[in-house]
Amino acid sequence: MDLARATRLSKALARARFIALGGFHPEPEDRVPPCGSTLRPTRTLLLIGSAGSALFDAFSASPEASDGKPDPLDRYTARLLRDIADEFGFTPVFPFDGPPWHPFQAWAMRAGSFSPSPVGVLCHATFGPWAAFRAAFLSPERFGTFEANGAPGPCPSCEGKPCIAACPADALSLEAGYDVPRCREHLKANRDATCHTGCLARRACPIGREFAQTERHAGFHMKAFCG
Ligand code: B12
Ligand code: SF4
Ligand code: SF4
Repeated sequence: MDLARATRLSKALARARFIALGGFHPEPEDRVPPCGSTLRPTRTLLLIGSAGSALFDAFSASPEASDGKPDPLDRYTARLLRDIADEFGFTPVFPFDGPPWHPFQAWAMRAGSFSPSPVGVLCHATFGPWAAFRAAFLSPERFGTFEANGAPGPCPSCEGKPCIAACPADALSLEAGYDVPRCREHLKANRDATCHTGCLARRACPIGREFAQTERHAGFHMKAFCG
């Protein structure tokens, strides 16, 4: 991909409130599917994400947000990103194409700048625990060099790891990671807990605070999480 096309792609993504988070050249162990109906092997994967609440605010004004059908944010994401992928000749795949799920967290580790966090989500050098994965754009062409793009993820060098102590349910530990059932039980048993408008452990992370979700946005995801 030449610089002019890469710039146009970045602008198209930014207009729709998405971010190109990096990419890599897949190996067989990355479990990346082939491209579209041609089934040509994928030679480059671009990871498309979002951070903060800009995407959620744009979604809130969309027809999907109020049509009463299931999975409105996923349908909105797919509509916008399919158009951009078509325009630039990519095959899009989505984190909600499953089960079985595409291994988006493993792909993010390959794209770089992320570290596994005690909160379960991967933590990004710039966006902290607030980067979400929205799609992967697959290409049969090999382009770009993404392997060493940017700073390492922040968790290994984070002193004190304040995310762990911030969890009121003791659902996080260095040894066992994120205890999903314990977190969910806490939320279900405490309907007025602050966590319902955003995970307190994620909010305690010092990295990427300017990308923290608004309470309305976090509440949307926490409602889905609690069922
Ligand atoms: C199922 C699922 C859940 C389930 C179960 C999660 C679990 N811990 O078991 C539930 C419903 C509980 C859940 C909850 C949430 N989830 Co969720 N979830 C998923 C989903 C759809 C599939 C995950 C999966 O099982 N993949 C299958 C395995 C095989 O894939 P994998 O990538 O190879 O798995 C690897 C990684 O997990 C990685 N990994 C994990 N830990 C570590 C540690 C190390 C050291 C390394 C190297 C790798 C690593 O290694 C695994 C093996 O290779 C993904 C989307 C996706 N397609 O990935 C989102 C996803 C993981 N969830 C996400 C989020 C944000 C959440 C929530 C925080 C949502 C919210 N409420 O805001 C909540 C957590 C609640 C909270 N406290 O806030 C994000 C994480 C973003 C990030 N920066 O990492 C994802 C990627 C969705 C997205 N579109 O961005 N989730
Ligand atoms: S507080 Fe530290 S360990 Fe926890 S997610 Fe943030 S950077 Fe990682
Ligand atoms: S949502 Fe609340 S209970 Fe669950 S991990 Fe975050 S801080 Fe802990």
